[in-house]
Parts: sequence; structure tokens; C-alpha cells
Amino acid sequence: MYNHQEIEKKWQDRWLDGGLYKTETDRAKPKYYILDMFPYPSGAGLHAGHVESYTATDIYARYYRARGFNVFHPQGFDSFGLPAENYAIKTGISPVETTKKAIETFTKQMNSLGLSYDWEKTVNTSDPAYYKWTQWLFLLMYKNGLAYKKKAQVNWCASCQTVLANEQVVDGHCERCGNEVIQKDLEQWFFKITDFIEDQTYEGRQLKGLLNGLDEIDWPSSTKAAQRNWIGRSVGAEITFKIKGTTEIIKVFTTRVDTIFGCTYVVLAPEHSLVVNLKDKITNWSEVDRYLEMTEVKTNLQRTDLNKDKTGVVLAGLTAVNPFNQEEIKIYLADYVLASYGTGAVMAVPAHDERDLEFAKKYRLPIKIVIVPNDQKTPDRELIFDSAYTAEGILINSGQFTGLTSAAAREEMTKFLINSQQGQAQINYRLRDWLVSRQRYWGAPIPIIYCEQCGEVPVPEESLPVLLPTDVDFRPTGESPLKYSSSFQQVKCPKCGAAARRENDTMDTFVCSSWYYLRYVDCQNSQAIADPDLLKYWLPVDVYMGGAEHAVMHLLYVRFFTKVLQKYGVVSFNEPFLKLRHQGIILGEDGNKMSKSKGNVVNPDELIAGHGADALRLYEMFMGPLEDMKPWSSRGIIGISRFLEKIYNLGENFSGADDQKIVALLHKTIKKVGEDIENFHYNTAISALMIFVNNLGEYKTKNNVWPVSQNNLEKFILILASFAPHLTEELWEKLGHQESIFKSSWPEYDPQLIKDETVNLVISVNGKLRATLEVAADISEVEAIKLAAENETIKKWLEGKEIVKNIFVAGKLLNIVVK
Ligand code: ANZ
Ligand code: ZN
Repeated sequence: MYNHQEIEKKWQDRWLDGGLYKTETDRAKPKYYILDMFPYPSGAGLHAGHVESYTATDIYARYYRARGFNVFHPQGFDSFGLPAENYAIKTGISPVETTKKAIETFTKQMNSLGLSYDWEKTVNTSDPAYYKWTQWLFLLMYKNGLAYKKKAQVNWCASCQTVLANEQVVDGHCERCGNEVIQKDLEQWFFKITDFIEDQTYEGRQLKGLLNGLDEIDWPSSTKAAQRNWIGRSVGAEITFKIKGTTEIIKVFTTRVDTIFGCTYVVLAPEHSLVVNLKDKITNWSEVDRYLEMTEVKTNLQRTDLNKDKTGVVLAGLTAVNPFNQEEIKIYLADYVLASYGTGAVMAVPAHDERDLEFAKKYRLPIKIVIVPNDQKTPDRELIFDSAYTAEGILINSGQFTGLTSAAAREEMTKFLINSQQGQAQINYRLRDWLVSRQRYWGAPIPIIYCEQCGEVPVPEESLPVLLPTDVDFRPTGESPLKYSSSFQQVKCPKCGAAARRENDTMDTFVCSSWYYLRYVDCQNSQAIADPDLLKYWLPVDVYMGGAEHAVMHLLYVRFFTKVLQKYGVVSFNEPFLKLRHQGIILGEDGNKMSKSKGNVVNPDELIAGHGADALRLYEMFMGPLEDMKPWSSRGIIGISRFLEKIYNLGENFSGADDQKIVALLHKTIKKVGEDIENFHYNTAISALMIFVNNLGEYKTKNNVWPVSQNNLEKFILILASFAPHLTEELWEKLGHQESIFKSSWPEYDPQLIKDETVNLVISVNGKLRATLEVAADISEVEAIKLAAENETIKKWLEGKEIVKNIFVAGKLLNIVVK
């Protein structure tokens, strides 16, 4: 009987006591840095998804150690954030306490899964020894003009009582609490992430930006696409429209200057500064004012929702002039135009833009067709009135540009704008600077002091960390709770010594997680963010694993930080994570997302107690492709337990002799499992292990003796070890080894032994089966063609014909195409 509780505990204790997972830095060996997205230490403990991704990297780490690498595999805690603070508000228990407890629980649970972390290399973002460097990085940004304060329209969640980054607003709602997000005008801190979108040269060095850097990393294409989309690079032109009878101008941004002869009015965002500047000239001001009041309360989502009725108001008394044909057109205010994008104004082309068309129909504005599909010389009015023709085509009714294609016209028209000084080529981005200040308690304080004389003063480096005070009232009021901590506010100006006050806001927790990956390598260092030599050796991260929900936000912010650190010489690489993989979501047994209310949550602690850590690990890796979404199955884990039991029994009083066929299968299994691990194809690796064990069992039943020698059995145990560390360590000991199995190397397979298999290769000529040949399973295309050409039957079919091409499907068929 395999007593998993006893055996797993025994080895976990020995591994930890013996320091088995201490990071090795034998400089003669190549390094491999394998990183998990560190968890938020919630009170609920580990869930099935944590087990999935942490097991996946643990297998990877154990495999690369066995392949002779210095593996770096640390784990830590992303412990600042709202849940602990909200819990404190509810219960009065300090986040310091709850966080400490949660980290203890998480650590215990991770150890009980047999994860091979080096706990001497760990970080905890709410530890002053850590956030000292978060603050140091803020100052690095500040000194280089990358951290700045400005009054801006920001996302405000009234329920969380804090501002949110754009990335934290999902479909107009707070990603935390689901409350609708409103816009508020507030002074906030920003990081200039937009400075790093494109490549740049700095001190003679060519630095890759956030866009081009994506080409150099092995990340899921969906994640790269999400980042490109979020950055939203848009190529177009900025065009100046004069306002008749004034010196004021309207600048618009358009991606379709080719449609400008069809522009029949101009629209400003309600917040556009011209509205106030031209108040005296607007003859229907009271109507305009009413419209302004109405739109103020709407969210961006409500404003841009395509299904909602477009609203607007004309600015009576004002006319804009089209710079291409001097046509005089009306100016509207409408809230479907956003103040925060482009210039906050658009040239409206109802014939070729859906939103403009809808608006034009409602307010009975002219619709002028200027683009037609290539094969059509006259416009189809009916069709266009129903829906705008938004595709490209050939220009009509466009003066000297008539007859050009859209693409050619854009080029020519942009030249015209430049020459006549009425505009320029322009690239716009959807990405905004990152809003990093939060009006909450449980985060890293922003290291800035305000002095009446000196203004905004950065805290000197030697005074870091700015400690988070404990004498605070957690209850949110819309202002940071730090404002009311007397100990925190007793501060002198670092410049002039006068009484001053501190910045009350804390940093977005995403700031803390934007650089943690580099702190691990030297997490105790109190003098520097990390020793440059260690950074140089271990970084960048070779493999990073975590959820796809971080595609923008975390994964974009970390790349931004890395680029800043490279620019200012802290690190010498440009991309933090060379390879990224996402684990799929594990659903409940009922196929729904696991949730307490549905009662379909599986508890790792219970599963470990009931089936063992090895069974849980193996089962989660066997459920299906790692990146797929897949439902839990209680039957599945029982099947895995039986598989492990079988292997354990095999190791008791083992004796056997090699059967050549089984040994050949062993070598194939070694090859397959190794390759599968490298590609994260764990489910198929486990299948191969199962097939091998079944073959052993069948042979034993038939012949009453095991078909492999101990030496070969050990090879099998070695390739199973990454998946089931406890069971294999126990067997290793039983087989007489003194040293841990995790000090052994991955077994090599013998290429001669895996070649012996044959298959029936189908040979066809022009798609018709003409012969089948028994050949080696791994026969090459060249060899197959040669054999076919020597075959008497095939020879006949090829006689007097010319071979056009050969279609070869390895191990299956060769089709010879002749004419
Ligand atoms: C005229 C036009 C004609 C447009 C046409 C499109 C089609 P992307 O690709 O997202 O950059 N636009 C510009 N600024 C805007 C703002 N602040 N709020 C709302 N819409 C704005 O979109 C660029 C297009 O979005 C611009 O090109 C402009 O409409 C609109 F047949 O200009 B276009
Ligand atoms: Zn001062």
C-alpha cells in the first residue's frame, strides 16, 4: 500500500531541511530562469488554477535541472492591494496581520504540493525592504521626467473610492467591484508609458519600443495581438479647419483624409476648449450649455456605445472651412467624439463613416459620396443611405484628386496639406499614460513631499523607504487614509527644513509587480535594487507562466519598466520574458467557472489529503493541453491514483531482466517525454508514461517476471520524477540510492534502439494506390522516393512519364505526381 500522506510529508521535510532546492550558481553551467506569476496571498488559499501553473513550471524546473542547467525558480507574494484593505474595513484587522497569515498558508500549501522553490529567494511587495525599491523606481521615473502629476479626466469608482487605470476599467465598469466607472477631474500621478511605444536612441544605443519588441519574444500570438491592439497605433493626418471670421482653428485627426471632399460638417467633443473660447460668438449658448450639462454625467462607455442614439447640438453662428475646397460647413458638439483621443475633434464624412451617417440622418445634414468601389463608376445612393461605404476605393467628386485610389489619394492629399501648411501626417495611439496614484491605504506610499516654499520635493534616496504608517483609519473617504495619519504627516522639507506634508496617495499595486522578477536574484540587498553581476547572469527570464487575463496591464507594464531600466542602465536587456505561456482555466466538474456560490470549487488541501500531492499534480497535467480551458473530474484523479499505486508496487522487491522490445519502448518513451516537457505537452507525456507502465504490467502477467533490469527501471523512474517527485524519490531510495533522485541527470535514449519499428508506406501515383512497402517508421522522403523508384510495380507506372512532384507524409504515404 502506498501511504502518500506519510511518504510525501517525509520527503517534503527532508527536501526543505537539506536545502535541495537552493539555487546553484556553478558558472560553468548554462542558466535557466523559470518564473511563475506570483500570487496575491488571499485568505482563501491556493486554488486549482494555482496548482496547474505552479506544477507546470515545477516540472519544467526539475527537467532543466536534470538536463544540467542552473535553474532559478523563485516564488513570492504580490501582497499589497484592495482585498486585504477591504477585509480590514470590514473586520478592523490590519492588512499587515492578514497578509502575514495568508503568506504562511500559501507557503505551506506550496510546500505540500512538492514545489521546488528556493525560499531563500523570495519577495513580498508589502515588506518595507521591498517597497523601498518600488519607491526608488518611482524616483528614477520622476528624475527622468517619466513620473508627473497632472489634472486629468480620470476613471473614478465610487464604490472603491479610488481612481482606476484605463486598464482596470472593463466595459465601463470597475474590474474589482463591477460598479459603473464615472469620469472625474482630479490631480493624479502618471507614468509616461507612451514615451516607450516606439523605438528610440539614447546615448548612442538603439532601444526597442513596446511595439517592435513584440517581434523578438516567444509569446502566444493572441497576447501579442492584445498588446498591439491596446497600444492602438493609428496612422493618419492632422488637418486644420479655419473658423470663418475668427482667428481660431479646429484641428481634426483622421485616418481617411481621402474622404475629405465628403466632409459635410465638423464635430467637437463637448469638453473641447474652443467651446468656451468662442462662447461669445455662439448664438444658441443656452441650448449648448444644456447639452454640456447633459453629457457631463455620462460615462465614456455610454458615449461611445454604437447602439445608443447619437446626440449633439449645433454651434450656431460658427462655420468651419474645408481646406481642400473652401466649402463652409456647420460645427457641432457631440459626445460620440471623445476629448481624450486624437485632437478631440473630427471631420464628419457621413457617406463613409457609420457614426457620422447616423448623426447626419438624425440632424438632416448633407451626405456626399466621394469613394466608390473599384468596379463601379457611379455611386449607389440607396445602398449608401442604408449604411456607409466604409471600405477603400476610387475617389469621385474630389477635385484634382478624382480618380486616385484611396491609398494614393491619402499620400497626395497629405503632401498637399504639408505644402499648404494646413496639416501634417500624424500617428495616434490609443494607449494613454499610466495613472499610478490611488487614494487607498494598502499600497506603497509615493515618495514625494510638498513644501510651501520649495513645492514638490522628491524624498532623498537615503530616506527611503517612506514607511506605511499603522495609525490609520482604513475607511475610504475618497481621500487617501494616509492624510489622517499624524505620524505620517509629521515631515520636514528635505530641501529647506520647513514643516511640510507628504503625498497621501499610494501606488497602484501593478507598480509593485512591474519589477519583482529582477529582485528575486538579490532579494536581501539593502544597498541596491540588485547586484548588477547577478542581474547580468540570471536575466532575462527564460520562461514565464501565468494567466491570459494579464495580457494587457501586468504584461505591458513589466515590459515598460524593463525598457525604462534598460534606458537608464539598470539592466542590459530589453524584454523581461523571452518565452511566455498561459495555463488554461480549470472549470468546475459541472463545466461552469468555479465559484463558491455554485458549490463547484475543488480544494487543493482536501485533494492532497485524500489522493496525495503527486496524484493532484499528475492529474492536473493530464486533464488536457495546458493552455486549454477544461473541467475538473473526480473520476480522473482516482484513475491517476491507481496509476501511481501500480508504479509504487512495481518498485517493491524489484527484480527483472531486459526484454529488447520493452527496452526499445523505454527509449522511445524517454525521447517523447523529454520533447513533450520542453513543449509543455504534459498530457501527452503522461500518456506515454502510462503506455509504458501498461506494457510492463502485461508482460509481467504473461511471463511472471518484469521485462526490465533495475538499471532500466531507474531510467523510467527518472523521467517520471518531474511529475511525481515524492513517489519517485521514495522508489529511488528503495532501489538503494543514498542521494536524492533530483541530483541525477536525465537519462539519454539510444537512437539505435528507437529506429527499429516499421510501417506500411502507401505509394500512389497521381493519387491512385499502386503499392505498399514495409519500411522503417522514420524513413526520410529521399529514401522513400528511392525505394519506390526501385519497386517493379511503381516502375511501370512511371515509365515514360515526367515526375512533377512528390508529396510525402512521414510514416504514411508517398504520392508521386506525374505528367
Ligand atoms: C474622417 C473619417 C472618414 C474617419 C471616414 C473614418 C472614416 P482610429 O482608427 O481608431 O484611430 N476620430 C478621430 N478622433 C476621434 C475622437 N476624438 N473621438 C471619436 N472619433 C474620432 O480612428 C480614427 C477615426 O476615428 C478618425 O478618422 C475619425 O473619423 C475618428 F470615412 O475621420 B475619421
Ligand atoms: Zn521646502
